Amino acid sequence: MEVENDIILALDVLNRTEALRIVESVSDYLNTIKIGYPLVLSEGLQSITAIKEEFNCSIIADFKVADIPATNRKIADVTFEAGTDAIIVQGFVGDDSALACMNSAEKYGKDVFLLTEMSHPGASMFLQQHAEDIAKMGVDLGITNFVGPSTKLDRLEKIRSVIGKDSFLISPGVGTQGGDPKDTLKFADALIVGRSIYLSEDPKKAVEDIIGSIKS
Ligand code: O7E
Repeated sequence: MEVENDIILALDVLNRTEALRIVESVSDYLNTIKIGYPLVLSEGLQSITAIKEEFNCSIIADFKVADIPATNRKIADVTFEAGTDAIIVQGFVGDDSALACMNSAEKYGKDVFLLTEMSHPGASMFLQQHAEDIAKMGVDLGITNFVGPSTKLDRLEKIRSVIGKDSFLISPGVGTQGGDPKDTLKFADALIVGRSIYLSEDPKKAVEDIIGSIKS
């Protein structure tokens, strides 16, 4: 996936008009949008289709899919039917559940991202202890796209060491959660940024500032 300026916008707004306004304002700089439950539960899966059609951008559906294989397969199929380019899958549910999403992605010619470890403090309670095993499971399954936290760079570095330099690693937690854009890109290929951009009075300027800090 070619992520322009190494920044993925996390479009966690609840209103389609607002979503379109924000994407429009950053479209000179960004070509990849992550859309998850906030927008889809508010405005439906059609909001993905509408944004994709209007801006011709790549859409990553962040449903953190985490069910039994049969249900994962249905979720992935419906998501890809809506025009999504990639789906995010939780790794802790195991290889059969991840494989169900991979099979769906293969059918539609799309991608799977495997979530290894999360960026919030509570992730250290359960997920962190297994993150490297989850990453290894993904490698063994043939997954080449991963998600790891920008808020814990030592952990991000570890995950990179497990998945290898050729895998594509995207990292949330930059900005509001405390992660630094430039430091994160020492280990990740692209940043996921939400509130620092969409809550800004001037989302375009917020993106320019992040790009500036990456290049500084
Ligand atoms: O903190 P923000 O506003 O910049 O938003 C971060 C986004 O990344 C938001 O959509 C959140 O749900 C997501 N995210 C995390 O913040 N931490 C994680 O560990 C994982 C994700 C995520 O996107 O998971 C799938 C990639």
